[in-house]
Amino acid sequence: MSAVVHRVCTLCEAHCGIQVEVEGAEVLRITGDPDDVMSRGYICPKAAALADLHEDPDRLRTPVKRVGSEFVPIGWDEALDLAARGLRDVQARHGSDAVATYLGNPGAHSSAVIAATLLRKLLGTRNNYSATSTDQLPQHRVYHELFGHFALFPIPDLDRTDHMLVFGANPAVSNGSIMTAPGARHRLRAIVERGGAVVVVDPRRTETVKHASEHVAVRPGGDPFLLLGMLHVIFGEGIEDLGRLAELTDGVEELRALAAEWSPERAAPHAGVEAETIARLAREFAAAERAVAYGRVGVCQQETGTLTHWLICALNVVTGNVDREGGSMFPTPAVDALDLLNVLFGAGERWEREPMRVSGLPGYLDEYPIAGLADEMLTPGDGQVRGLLTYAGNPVLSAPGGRRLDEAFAQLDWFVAVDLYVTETTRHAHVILPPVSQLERSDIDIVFPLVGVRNFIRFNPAALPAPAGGRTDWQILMALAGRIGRGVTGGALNRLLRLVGPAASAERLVDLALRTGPYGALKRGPMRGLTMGKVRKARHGVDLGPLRPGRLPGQLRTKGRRLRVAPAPFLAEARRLDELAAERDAALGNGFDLTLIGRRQLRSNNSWLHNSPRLMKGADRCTALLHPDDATARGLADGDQVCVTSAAGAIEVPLEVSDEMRPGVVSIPHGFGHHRDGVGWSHAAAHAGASVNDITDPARHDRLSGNAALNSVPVRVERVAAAAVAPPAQAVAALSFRA
Ligand SMILES: Nc1nc2c(c(=O)[nH]1)N[C@H]1C(S)=C(S)[C@@H](COP(=O)(O)OP(=O)(O)OC[C@H]3O[C@@H](n4cnc5c(=O)[nH]c(N)nc54)[C@H](O)[C@@H]3O)O[C@H]1N2
Ligand SMILES: Nc1nc2c(c(=O)[nH]1)N[C@H]1C(S)=C(S)[C@@H](COP(=O)(O)OP(=O)(O)OC[C@H]3O[C@@H](n4cnc5c(=O)[nH]c(N)nc54)[C@H](O)[C@@H]3O)O[C@H]1N2
Ligand code: SF4
Ligand SMILES: [Mo]
Repeated sequence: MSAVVHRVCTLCEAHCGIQVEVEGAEVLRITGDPDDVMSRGYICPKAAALADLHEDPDRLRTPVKRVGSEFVPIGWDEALDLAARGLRDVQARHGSDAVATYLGNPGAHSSAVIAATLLRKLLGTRNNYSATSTDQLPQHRVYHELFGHFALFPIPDLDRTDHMLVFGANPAVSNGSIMTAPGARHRLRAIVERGGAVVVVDPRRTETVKHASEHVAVRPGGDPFLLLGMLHVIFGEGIEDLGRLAELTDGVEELRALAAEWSPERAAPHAGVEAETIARLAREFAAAERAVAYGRVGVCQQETGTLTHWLICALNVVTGNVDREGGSMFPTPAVDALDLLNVLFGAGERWEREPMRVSGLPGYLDEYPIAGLADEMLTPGDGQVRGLLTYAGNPVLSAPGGRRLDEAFAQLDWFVAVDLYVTETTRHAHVILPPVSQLERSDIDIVFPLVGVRNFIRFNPAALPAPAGGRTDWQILMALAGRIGRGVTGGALNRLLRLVGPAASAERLVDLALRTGPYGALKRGPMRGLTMGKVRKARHGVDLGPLRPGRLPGQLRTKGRRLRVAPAPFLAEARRLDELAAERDAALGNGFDLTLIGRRQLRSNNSWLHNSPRLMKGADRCTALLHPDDATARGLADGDQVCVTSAAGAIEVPLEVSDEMRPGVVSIPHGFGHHRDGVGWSHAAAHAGASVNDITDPARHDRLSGNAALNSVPVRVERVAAAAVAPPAQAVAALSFRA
C-alpha cells in the first residue's frame, strides 16, 4: 500500500513543500504540496530528481577507504576510527592548522551544519573554508558593518512591494536566494500585475526578465557606478527621504558627499548604462510608495562585491525602504539564530583576522577564502596544510583555479570527505563517509527562516526509513566530533557535545531554542507557545505571518544600536573605483576583448545534479553564450567548438549564439567538467562539459571581503581548429568497488 509523506525539497533555498508518494522502499511520485504554507503547490523540475538521487546506483551506500587507486567498502566503526585517527595524526605531527575544513553549499540545507561547525571547533584549526567565499560573503561584510551582525539579512518584502530593482540575480531560474520565496517568478510577476515595476539589472536578458517590466543590460561590474549615479540624482534632487530611519542612521552626509562625485554622466560609461536611464531609474525608485533593491551572486562574485551590496542597502536606506512593509525587511524567525551563529562562527564586533600565509588574502570571522587554499597546500613551510575534511562540497569544480586545487588534493597526507558520491573532489579522499539520501532523513531547518519572505518554520520528516546501517550527516559528523573531541579537555564545547550527544538530533537543540524564541512558551504562554511537538504535527509547515516592520533598532547589534550607512572602509574602497574601472578597461585592451560572467540553469544545481537522467537530457548545456555581433566579428557560428581563454587558463565548450547577451559579454555555467579520471557519477561523466573554474583566477577577489571575483573575467573566444578539437568526453569508469 502506498503512503504520502509531506516534507520539503532541500535542493535549493526555496525549500518547496512536496508530497512524496512511497510504497515500501520505493518512491512512486513527487508532487508539489498545495497546502504548504510557503510554496502553495509550486515546485520546479528538480524536485523529481530527489527520486533519482535516492535510487542512483552511483550513490555511495557504505563508507569506503582508499586502497591504492581503488575505493573499498568498509564498516562504519572502522571508517570513523580511521577517518578521525588520520586527521588527528596530521595534527599531532604538523600542528592543528595542518588540517583544513571545507563546508559546501548543501550543508546549509541541513541542521547538520551545527554538527559540522562543532567538529571544526574541536579540530581547532584556523584553516576553515566554505562556499561562502565564492557566494554571499560580501553581503555578510555589509550586514556586519551596517547592522552589526553578519547574518542580519535584509529581505525583500516580495509580496507587498510596488517596485523591485534586481541586481545580479535570476530568481526565475535560481528560485530565489537569500530570499526564501518558493515560486519566486510568480511572486515577481504579481508585482507587475498589481501595477508595480520589476527592473532587472543584468548583462544578460535572463529568464527573470520575462516576468519583469524592464531590463537594464548593465556592463559586467558596472553596478556600483550605476548605483552611485542613482544616489547622486536622489541626493542632488533632494528626493531622499529616510523617514523613521533618519534618527537611527549615521553616515548620511558621508554618503551624500561620495554620491556627489558620481553624476550619471560620469557613471554612465563605467556602468554601460545611459545617463538618462540612470537618472530615470533613480527618480522612479524614489517615487515608488514601497520599493526595494535586491542583489545576489551576480554582483557578489566581483571585485566590487561588497561595494555593490553596500550601495544596494544604502539606496534602500536613503529612500526610507528599510524595515518597512514592501521594502527591505528583517524576518522574525521562530529560532532566533543570531546568537547561536555568533557562538558557532566566533562573530561579534570582530570581522578581520590575520591574512592568509601564502596568498595574503584577507580572513573573515573564523574562515579564510577558498581561493587561497591551494597555495596553503602546495607551498611548503611552517603552517602548510596537509590534511582535509570536506562536508558536502566540491571545490575542484566550484572554486576559482579548480585545476590547482585538484593537484593540491591529490598530494594530501590525509583527506576525509562526508559526501554522497565519488566526485571530482572526493576522488582524492582516503575515506568517504556517505550519509543516507535526502529522502531518508528527517530534519528541521533553522537557516532559511532567517531569509524567508514570510515568517515560517517547518519540520521535515523522512519520506523513507533509513536503511539498516545508514547514517545521517548529523550522526556522521557527531561521531567524528566525539572521536576528535576525545582528549580535548574542558570547556563549553565538550559540555555541548554531551548535552546533544552523538546519538541525539538537532531537534533537541531546536526545541530549546523554540521555547525561548519569539513565538515560544516563554513569550506566548504554554498553550499558544511553539514547541518542537507542535511544529512536527503541522504537516504543511507553520505560517508565522508576513514580515513585521519595526525590527529596528532592536535588532541592530552595532554600538548604540545605530545603522551605519557609510562605514569608513567602504568609503575608502569607493575612492578606488576609478582605478578599478581603468584596470578593467586596460585588461580588455590586452588580448582579452570579452568579459566572462556565469549563469545558472533550471535543471542543474551547482556541480552535483548532473547524474540525474531526468534532469540531464537534451541539448548540451555547458555552452558559451555570445551575442551575434561578437560571433560574426570572430567568424564564429552557433554550435562551433570554441576555446575560451583567460589569464588563468583555457577551456573548450560549444558556442551558443544569442541576442540575450549584452555585446562584449560571454556567459558560461559553472559546475561542469566531469571528465576527470575516477569520478563516480557515470551519467554526469557522459555529459561532462568543461569547468569554467579552470579559467577563473584565484587572485581576483573583492578586497573588502575576500570573496572570489568569479564574474567579469577578461577572456577571448576563438574557434578551436578542427584538428585541435578534443575527443568527446568519455564516460570514465567509476573506481572499482571490491565487495
Ligand atoms: N536551478 C538552480 N538553482 C540554484 C542553483 C543552481 O545551480 N541551479 N544554485 C543555488 C545557489 S548555490 C545560489 S547561491 C543561488 C544564486 O541565485 P542567483 O543569485 O539568482 O544567481 P544566478 O542565477 O547565478 O544569477 C546571477 C545573475 O547575475 C548576472 N550577472 C553576472 N554578472 C553581473 C554583473 O556584473 N552585474 C549584474 N547586475 N548582473 C550580473 C548573471 O547574468 C545572472 O543572471 O541559486 C541557487 N539556486
Ligand atoms: N564560476 C562559478 N563558480 C561558482 C559559482 C558561480 O556562480 N560561478 N557559484 C558559487 C556558489 S554560489 C556556490 S554555493 C558554490 C557551491 O559549491 P560547493 O558547495 O563546493 O559544491 P556543490 O557543487 O554544491 O557540491 C555539493 C557536494 O555535496 C554533495 N552533497 C549533496 N547533498 C549532500 C548531503 O545532503 N550531504 C552530504 N554530506 N553531501 C551532499 C554532493 O555530492 C557534492 O559533492 O559554487 C560556487 N562556484
Ligand atoms: S525550487 Fe525546485 S529545487 Fe528548489 S526547493 Fe523548490 S522544488 Fe526543490
Ligand atoms: Mo550559492
